[in-house]
Amino acid sequence: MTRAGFVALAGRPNVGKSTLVNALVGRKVAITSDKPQTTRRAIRGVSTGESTQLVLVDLPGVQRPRDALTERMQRRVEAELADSDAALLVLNAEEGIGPGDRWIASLLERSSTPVVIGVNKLDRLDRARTLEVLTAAAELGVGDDVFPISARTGSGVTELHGHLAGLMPESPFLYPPEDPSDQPERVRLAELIREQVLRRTFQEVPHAVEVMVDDVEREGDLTRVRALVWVETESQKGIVIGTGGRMVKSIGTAARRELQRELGTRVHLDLSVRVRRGWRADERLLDRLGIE
Ligand SMILES: Nc1nc2c(ncn2[C@@H]2O[C@H](COP(=O)(O)OP(=O)(O)OP(=O)(O)O)[C@@H](O)[C@H]2O)c(=O)[nH]1
Ligand SMILES: [Mg+2]
Repeated sequence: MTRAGFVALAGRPNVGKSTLVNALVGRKVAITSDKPQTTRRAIRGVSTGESTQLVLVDLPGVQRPRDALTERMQRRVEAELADSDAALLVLNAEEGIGPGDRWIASLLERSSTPVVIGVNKLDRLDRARTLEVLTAAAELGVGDDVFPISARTGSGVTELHGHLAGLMPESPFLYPPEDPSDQPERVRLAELIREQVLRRTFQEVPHAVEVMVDDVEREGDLTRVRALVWVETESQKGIVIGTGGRMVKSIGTAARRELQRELGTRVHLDLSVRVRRGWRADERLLDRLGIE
């Protein structure tokens, strides 16, 4: 008899949910960055063992919605949490536990889904601080199990994985074991490009950028990828292109390496930067982008 089910990750932006999903799956299925609100779509990352399949649902950080984009993100978080077999509340030990975490904990407490807490980024703390944060996490009063982890170094991740596996219901596998993610190829490639934009931009620019891959053509050992980088204003476009095109060139070089790793072929990447005013408020466009 096999076990299989969904584990939805909840937590404030930037606490390390996507890094943790990648660590639990053992492959990069979600992009990560030090900018809050990196994740915009629910991504299912699949970890299949001999008799258990864990489907990790990476989610946007829980936040107060500001526009159609963030409203959709928030609705998605609530729907996914309600449908999962377990919720994994991720806390950022480096910042300590605050009102945002308590609010999310109170949301989780109201549902009947079992809650497990992962106290993340413990590689940043000494032992005395670690103990303080673990105690504060237990005092949140949600979930019976608190796991000290570092998604970055992998410390504690195996123990957490084993515990989550034990919570899954008896069920046949839900996804083919060879597919590590449920995202279509074009979305995966677009996200890898966006990750490189996020690494190099600051303030409002990361939030204003979306990437759309509009063509992928394979020719033997070469894949040609054409992508549009959307921004909301001319000045953001200037920033993403950079002086003499230096910024977009650096984004392109780094993104091409990531796409090659993902596709296992050489890649020719054609990037153009376009202004698309108000895309974050455009419901039809958000549908087309698969942000729902
Ligand atoms: N030191 C340290 N940094 C970490 C750890 N886990 C994640 N990070 C860093 O924290 C930042 C945010 O990580 P993400 O995984 O993108 O966070 P997230 O919770 O998915 O963020 P959103 O998608 O914006 O909600 C990145 O710079 C990560 O490298 C960890 O265990 N230790
Ligand atoms: Mg994320």
